[in-house]
Amino acid sequence: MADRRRKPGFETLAIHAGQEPEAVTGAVVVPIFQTSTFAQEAVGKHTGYDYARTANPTRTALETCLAALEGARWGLAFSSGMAASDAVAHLLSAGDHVVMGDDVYGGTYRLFARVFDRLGVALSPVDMREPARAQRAMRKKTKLVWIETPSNPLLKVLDIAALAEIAHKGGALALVDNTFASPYLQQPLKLGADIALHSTTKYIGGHSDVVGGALVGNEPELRSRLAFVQNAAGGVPGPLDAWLVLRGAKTLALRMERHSANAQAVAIWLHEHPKVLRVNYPGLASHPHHDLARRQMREFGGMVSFELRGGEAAAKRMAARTEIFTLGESLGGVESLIEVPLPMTHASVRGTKLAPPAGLVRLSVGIETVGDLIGDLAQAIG
Ligand code: P1T
Repeated sequence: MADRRRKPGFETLAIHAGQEPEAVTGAVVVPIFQTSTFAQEAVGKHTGYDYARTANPTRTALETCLAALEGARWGLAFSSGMAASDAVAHLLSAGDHVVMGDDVYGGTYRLFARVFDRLGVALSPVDMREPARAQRAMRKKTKLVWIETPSNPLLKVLDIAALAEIAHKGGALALVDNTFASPYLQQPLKLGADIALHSTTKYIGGHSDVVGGALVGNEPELRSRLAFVQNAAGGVPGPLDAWLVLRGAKTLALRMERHSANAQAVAIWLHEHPKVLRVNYPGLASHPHHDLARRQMREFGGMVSFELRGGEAAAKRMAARTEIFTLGESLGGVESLIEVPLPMTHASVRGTKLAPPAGLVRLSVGIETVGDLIGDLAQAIG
């Protein structure tokens, strides 16, 4: 007999949290509640659902599941990772200040440097691999410390516990963009962060068929401020998109195991290749923060970046020659992708201090047969 006192494991939560069989029909899979509004018995007397921007049962199931996966009390789903980031930025006011890692998704930097900057929110990008640098960047008006780890595209690993402590001592919120790791590999709230952010477009969705985002946390007051913005600004996912992310989440653990194993093999192969100058992968003993990654992550994930001899031209040539790795933006799907960050995902930081090396190639290592992946890279590297 099942031990009812046992706390359910990650895989069980991924399949069942928020996903009881549906009350009316017994449908095992959460239905796609494709409706914009809900009937009320009398004015204000309703099931808890009144209008689908505010809440929708398919989205509620997803939000409950995502919270469970991070070991958190609440989750909020958004229409994209950027919509989730935007909701957090809306907690700030003119005069406030943000400390952010100096290697983040280009769109995240763009949101703060080009949208919220105009509204009076100041930004300091810093290399937070040395937490003391983040400490020095803190100001009286610092309200948010933005920690992306592992970072996009250089796979920098940041010390979540140390940075969260610095944020809290300075009276700021600590947010971790947990997109690259996924909650299976890393649980920032348990290390002291206030908010974990996901582009659910990536590993949680896992099949490159949906764009979405999420925030999870524990503090009820923070939830109500963010839920207010979610409803007031309206960056919510539709029910089909929420359903696709929820379906993807069911297999997250299995996929992350294979992504990590494949990426480790690819990183080792690249590390030994004479045409490769440098490989960025937290699972390599040569990674400067390999020990920290071992402490705060379960495995090292599916993202690898590397610099080729021959710079940008060599990078572009290789990216155009792969046959199994598809040349494209995004990451985290079952299929392998290759891209050159500077002209693609990080074009918005070109010309800034945050620009990645021109010759950097980024791989999202999928769950195909690993020998096929290495064979493809071998023929493309030329
Ligand atoms: O694309 P969207 O769902 O809005 O998520 C934005 C985002 C946020 N955080 C991280 C770490 C990300 O990598 C992204 C999106 N990144 C890509 C599209 C990319 O190819 O890097």
